[in-house]
Amino acid sequence: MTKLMGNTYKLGNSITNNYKKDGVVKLSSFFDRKEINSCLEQYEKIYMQEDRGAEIYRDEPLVVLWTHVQGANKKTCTLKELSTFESLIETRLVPFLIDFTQICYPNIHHPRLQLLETIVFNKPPQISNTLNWHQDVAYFPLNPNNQLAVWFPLADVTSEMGPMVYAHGSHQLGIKGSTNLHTREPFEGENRDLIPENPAEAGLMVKEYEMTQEDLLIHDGYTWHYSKPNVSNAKNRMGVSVRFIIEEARFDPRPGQGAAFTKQIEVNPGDLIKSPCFPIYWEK
Ligand SMILES: O=C(O)CCC(=O)C(=O)O
Repeated sequence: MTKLMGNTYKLGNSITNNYKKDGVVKLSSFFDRKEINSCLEQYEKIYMQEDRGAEIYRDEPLVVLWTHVQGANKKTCTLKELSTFESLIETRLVPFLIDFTQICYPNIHHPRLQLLETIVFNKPPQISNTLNWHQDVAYFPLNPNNQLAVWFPLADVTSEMGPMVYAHGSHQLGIKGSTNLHTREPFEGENRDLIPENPAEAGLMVKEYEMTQEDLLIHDGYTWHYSKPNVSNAKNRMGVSVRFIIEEARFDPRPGQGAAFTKQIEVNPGDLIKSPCFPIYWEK
């Protein structure tokens, strides 16, 4: 297991209580701008490489570089290549999430923080789409399916630049169907209820989160969320999602669910998700 450093951000009751109630919480001034700017610089160098493809790495974690425009190709790099991200995960996020997870999920039998996925979502100005309402767990055939995600921007995000929007309390409403994130079309074979088109009309509090480079969002894998298009004039909106499995999980395929991780590991129904591609940073 990786050697973890401490994190000085204070975990107060209001953070964990709000998270448990809403399924999402924003931590203001979690990061230092300098550390996020180093991530931004490294990301931009890799993202701009013209010959960068979408290689699948089978023995180490990868990062997906996704441009949020319908039809755009995804690129990938290894987490090692984005060493500033790796360091942020190991020294800033995981140490904080160890206590956070234990307080917010007291009933999980064997809590852990296992890296599932890292994605940078880039929304170029004017041409990026809405990424429709979804729930992370719906896309992962895992049993049990307990996850949390952190999201942070590489540059400040205003309301015009494509902020994240959440339906508070939706994490308590169970598993929903998976759909194409651009079109809302359900995946083939999907038979679960879908997230309603307008969760506010269904009585949920819907809130958008403007963010600075210093802020961090944490959301439960069941919480419904979407991101608005970037309608600003000049700037890209880059958001980093890091997803963690928080309880030992097995592969449990079902219709309608893609399994991105089957590209990285050979996995049969009932197998544990166990691979250097998905390192366990901490377990109890
Ligand atoms: O960054 C975005 O626009 C979307 C991120 C997201 O929906 C996710 O991480 O699940």
